[in-house]
Amino acid sequence: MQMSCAVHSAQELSDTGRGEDAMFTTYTIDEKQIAQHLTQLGEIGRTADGGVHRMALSEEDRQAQELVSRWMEEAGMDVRRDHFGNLIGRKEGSNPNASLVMVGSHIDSVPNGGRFDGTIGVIGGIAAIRALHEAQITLSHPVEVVAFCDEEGPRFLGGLFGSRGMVGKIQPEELQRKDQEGITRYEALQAFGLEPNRMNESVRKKGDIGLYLEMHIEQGPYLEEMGKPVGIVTDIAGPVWLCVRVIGEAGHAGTVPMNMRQDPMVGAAEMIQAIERICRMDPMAPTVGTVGRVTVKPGGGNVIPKYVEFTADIRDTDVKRRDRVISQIKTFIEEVCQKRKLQCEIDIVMEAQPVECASHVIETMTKLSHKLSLDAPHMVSGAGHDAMLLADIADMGMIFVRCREGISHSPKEWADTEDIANGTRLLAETLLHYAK
Ligand code: HGY
Ligand code: MN
Ligand code: MN
Repeated sequence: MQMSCAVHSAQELSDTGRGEDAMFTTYTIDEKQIAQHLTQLGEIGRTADGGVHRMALSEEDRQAQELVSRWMEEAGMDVRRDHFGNLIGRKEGSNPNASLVMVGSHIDSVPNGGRFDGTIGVIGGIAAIRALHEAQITLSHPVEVVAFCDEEGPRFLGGLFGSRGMVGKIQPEELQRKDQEGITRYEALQAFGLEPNRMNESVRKKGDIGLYLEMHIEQGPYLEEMGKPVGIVTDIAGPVWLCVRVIGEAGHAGTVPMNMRQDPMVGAAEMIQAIERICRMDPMAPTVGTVGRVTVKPGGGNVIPKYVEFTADIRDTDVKRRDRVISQIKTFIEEVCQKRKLQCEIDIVMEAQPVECASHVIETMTKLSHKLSLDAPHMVSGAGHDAMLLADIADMGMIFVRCREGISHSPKEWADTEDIANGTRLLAETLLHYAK
């Protein structure tokens, strides 16, 4: 079903200065094409149970970028990659001095994740630009659609990489971090055909981007509960990723008496339990804590481990409360090490501050959503997004799209094309409002 929308009356158009002899101008969000693109992209790195496994800077990521850059060209954009591996489609506006309007998200995935997380923001952004392009609606501002590199971060334990890089928050030493095959991010960027030594040329500063917009699945249950296809984000919680390495004494599972062990596995188990307890302390707070990855060395079933390393992802919309929780967790970890004669190393491997969306963008999106009879509710994002980094240097707004049972980071992730097309209409109208 073609989604024809945004019929602007001649009066409305001339009010908005979209041309004296304003005719009826419509543009069509091509719902069928959005569905096709999602299916095609979902085939790259597709897993047996219908999820996607598309690690940053992998062969799958390269194929995905190739496909998306073709779509960007078909939408009338010039395509390039910056030295962080961000894929950027750009369409000039009629006014070369007008500020850039950027639409972005990501096409990499978590291990065996869903095929809508990130991709709907890139596919929707391209669909919006293409619809305006095909309706010969000329924007005065230049627009860019960006697929940010490594938003998820599992491979090199550092998410939001491309957006942190674009706003100048990547330190060179982070490029030396290795994946589980021992490849550094630096080497992976080079293998991807990029020149990480020139990454400073790809940094954008305040003023380079006027507005950043991102459309993303909600990854939560509220839009479905409220029966709404689309939401408008007001704030985004800030994640901190800890990497905790607990070091003990390796030993024979059969011969070391229980009271003589320095067993890092049991220590880590106590610590992981405490992370849940500490994050649940304040039932009214939205604080969340997740241990998503545990590595045990040497990993023999009959060997008391030498060390256990686990990640802890701690988030909150209130940075003071988040950092208080983190210091309580660190204190507990040290107490367990004392008690069990273990050593530990705690590194902060990634940190992003909670951010608010620009109030004028929230207001504009709210008005436009009424005009489109979407009546989008306001909501907070527990998930992190590239938008939180772009908020450092530009006004930022986010659109959420309903996803089934709020499931995400799972092959069961699902969003209806009609909801995605509705979100894309709101994105296109917001683009028209700011970039006309
Ligand atoms: O982890 C997140 O919140 C996002 O999915 N990268
Ligand atoms: Mn994600
Ligand atoms: Mn995402």
